[in-house]
Amino acid sequence: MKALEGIRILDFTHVQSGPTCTQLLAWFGADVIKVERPGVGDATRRQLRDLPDVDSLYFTMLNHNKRSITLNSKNQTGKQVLERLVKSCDVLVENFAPGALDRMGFSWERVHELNPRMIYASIKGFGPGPYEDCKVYENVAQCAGGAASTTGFDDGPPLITGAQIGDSGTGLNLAFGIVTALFHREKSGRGQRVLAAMQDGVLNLCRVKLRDQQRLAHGPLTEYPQYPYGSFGDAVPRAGNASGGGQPGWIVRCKGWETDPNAYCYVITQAAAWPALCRAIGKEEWIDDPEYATHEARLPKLEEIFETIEEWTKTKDKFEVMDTLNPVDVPCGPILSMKELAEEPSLRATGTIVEVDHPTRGKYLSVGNPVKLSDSPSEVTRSPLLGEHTEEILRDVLGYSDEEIELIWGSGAIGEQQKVAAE
Ligand code: CAO
Repeated sequence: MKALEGIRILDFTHVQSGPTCTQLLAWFGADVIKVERPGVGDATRRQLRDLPDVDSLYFTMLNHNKRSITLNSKNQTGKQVLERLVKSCDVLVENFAPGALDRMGFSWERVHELNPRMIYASIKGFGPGPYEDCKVYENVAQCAGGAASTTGFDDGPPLITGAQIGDSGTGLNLAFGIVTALFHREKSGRGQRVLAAMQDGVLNLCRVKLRDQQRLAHGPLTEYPQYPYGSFGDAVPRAGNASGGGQPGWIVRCKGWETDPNAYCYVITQAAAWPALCRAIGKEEWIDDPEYATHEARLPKLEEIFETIEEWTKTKDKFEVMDTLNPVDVPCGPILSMKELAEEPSLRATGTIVEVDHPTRGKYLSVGNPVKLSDSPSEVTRSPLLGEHTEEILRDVLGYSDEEIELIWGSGAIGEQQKVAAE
C-alpha cells in the first residue's frame, strides 16, 4: 500500500511551486485531482515548448501521477461542482496570487464550513507584512529571501542560483506542512490552514548566512575569501565558492578545463583529512610545517593553498580527482553537467532519473521522487492531458449521474476534454 493511499487532494496549483508539492504527494500515493481552467489549463502547458502543440516539459515534469479536471470556478455550475470537490477531498492546495481564492468564493472560512476536516494549504510569495499582496516568482523569492545577496563573487553583482529553491523548495515545505496537518487531524479531527511563504522558505535555506551575519559583529569571517586582505562591511558578503561550514572549500580546475566548462571539482580541506590531502598533492612538507599544520594557520593562506591544490587537480580529470581523494577521506565532488546526470546509470537504477512515455510528446526524461520509502516505492506515471479525467471525476468521485453530467457540460462550466488517442 502507498503511504498516502486514501488521501484525496484538490489540486488548485499552477506553475512550479504548488505543482512540486502535489506531485510529491501523488508519488506517495495520494489521489491528486488537478483543477484547471477550461481550454487554458496551467499556463506552463504552453510555456517553453520544445515541440509544437504538445504539453511542454515544464508542465509534464511537474504534474506526474495526477488527474486533470477542467472547471470554470467563476461559473455558477462550476462553483457547485467545486463545492462538491471540497466536500470529497482531504486537502486543498493552492498557489494563486493573494486573494484570488477569496474572490472565487472559496476562502478558508467558507471551505472550513463546507468541510471542517479539510486542510487548506497555500503557497504565497510573502507571509503577512508589507509585501503580502505581491505576486512572486522564483527569482524574486531568491532575492527577497537572502540567497541572491549572499551568492556570487565579492566583486560582482548578486547572483541567482539554478536550483529552484524558491519554487520547488517551498513546494517541499508545503508538502511537509500538509502531511503534518494530516497527522494532527488524526487526533483533533479538524483540518487547519497551512501556509508556506517563498521568502521564508529561501531564508530557511540561507540559515547559515544569518548565522554569519551575527558572527560578523564579533570579527571577520575567517573562512571567507575576503579574509585576511579584503574588507567586510556591515552585512554578510558574497563568499564565492567558499564552504558554508567551518571547513574551507573551493572549486578548482581539472584536466580539460580549457575547453570543458564543467571540468572542475570541489575540494574541502577538512582538518581531519589534511595530512592525506597533503600527501595526495605532493606537499608532505605542509603536514608538520607550523605555517600550514593547523586550521588557524591555514585560514589566511587559503588562496595560495587552493592554487597549489589546483596545480595538482589540473593534471587529472575530475573523476580521477574523486578516485584519488575519496578513498583517503578528503571530501570532494565533481562538477556534474546536466548531460552527465541525465546519462548516469546509477540515477536511472534508483529512479531518481526516469524515462516517461507521454501520448502526444513521446518519451522524455524526468526527475523522479527524491525521497525513497522502503514500503511505499514511487512509480512515476505521465502527466494528464488537459481535462482528461473530467468525466471520470464527475462520475466516480463526485457521484454525478449521466443526466447531471450532460447538464454540467451544457452550462459551460467544464469546457472540452482532451482525449488520449492511443497509448
Ligand atoms: N476557473 C476560473 N478562473 C480561474 C481558474 C479556474 N479554474 N483558475 C484560476 N483562475 C483565475 C484566478 O481566480 C485569478 O483570477 P482573479 O485575478 O480575477 O482573481 C486568475 O485566474 C489568475 O490567477 P493568478 O493571479 O494566481 O495568476 P497570475 O498568472 O496572474 O499570477 C503567480 C501567477 C504565480 C505570480 C501568482 O499566482 C502568485 O503570486 N502565486 C503565489 C506565489 C507562487 O506560488 N509563485 C510561484 C510561481 S512558480 O514560479
